[in-house]
Amino acid sequence: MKTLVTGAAGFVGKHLLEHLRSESQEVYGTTKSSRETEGFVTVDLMNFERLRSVLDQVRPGVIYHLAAFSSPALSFKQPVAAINETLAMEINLYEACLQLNIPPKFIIISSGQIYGKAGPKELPLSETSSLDFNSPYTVAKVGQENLAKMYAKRGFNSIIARPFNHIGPGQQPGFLVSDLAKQIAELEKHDAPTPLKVGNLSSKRDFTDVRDIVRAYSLLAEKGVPGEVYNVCSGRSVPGQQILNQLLSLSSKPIKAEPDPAKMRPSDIPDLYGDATKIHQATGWQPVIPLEQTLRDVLDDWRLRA
Ligand code: A2R
Repeated sequence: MKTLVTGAAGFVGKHLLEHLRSESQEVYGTTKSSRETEGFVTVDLMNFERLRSVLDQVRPGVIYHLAAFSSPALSFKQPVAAINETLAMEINLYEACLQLNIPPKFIIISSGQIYGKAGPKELPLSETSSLDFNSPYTVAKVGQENLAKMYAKRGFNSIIARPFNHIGPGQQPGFLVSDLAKQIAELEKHDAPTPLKVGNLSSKRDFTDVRDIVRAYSLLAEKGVPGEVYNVCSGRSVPGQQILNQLLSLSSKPIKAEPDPAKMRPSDIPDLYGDATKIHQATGWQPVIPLEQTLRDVLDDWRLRA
């Protein structure tokens, strides 16, 4: 059976391709951009005719749909694109499959961010916790879930994953761990004692290594129940300050951290973590890569990139 991964050249997509290929699956990864096409199928998911032609050629049995407007922060600056493009891409996928009369199983990637602001009594967040819409990104993600439910009525089996914060090698700047590791790698290269700039580090978040996350997606494709929603998370939260301390302890030179008012977000939610019981019971999945290993790998990755 053939597998298609959309957004395969992205942070998560590259790890997912590697994981699926390590299991000897026949995998086709799509990318929109022309900058990195080797080993990928180039298709803009906004281009319906081209997408239908690719699906007609591949005729996948499973589609991992990762392509999306993926930055919550940028979604505030480009709300129309964030919502329209994310939803249009998914509609195009389902509609093209309808026209071709092919019934792949879909893994739709939503987000743990759709739970929004939770009080301490609501933690850990389970799949039945109430939702909140705190960014165009989260509106788009809930829209993706609703589209999957709508297309279920037209015969498609879709499983929805709600990943919490994922971290690992290859992540772009704009996310806490990646930002801190990038700065440390750059400061290691310079002699000047420039301080590292940090934002609010008191917020606690539920971090999982991206390599554990993609393993969860693959297990959901195999054992998840169509129509169901699954949190993908570690089940515990870690403060940003702990991440910084651990990264600094891995640095090859002493580095000082300094608060940067530009990085402070006053409305930060103090604590968020999910409940991964449902995915564990359905698939046996649990994260296995320790946080320290992930941080080491992210820093090494930035040392190569910086
Ligand atoms: O620009 P490319 O070729 O790298 O593709 C991006 C892809 N994408 C699209 N693909 C086809 N047609 C489009 N119109 C289009 N717009 C975007 O989505 C990119 O490779 C991918 C997203 O990758 P990243 O930005 O690295 O996101 P990440 O962290 O891998 O997130 C994957 C999924 C997303 O649904 C997130 O919302 C969720 O996991 O957290």
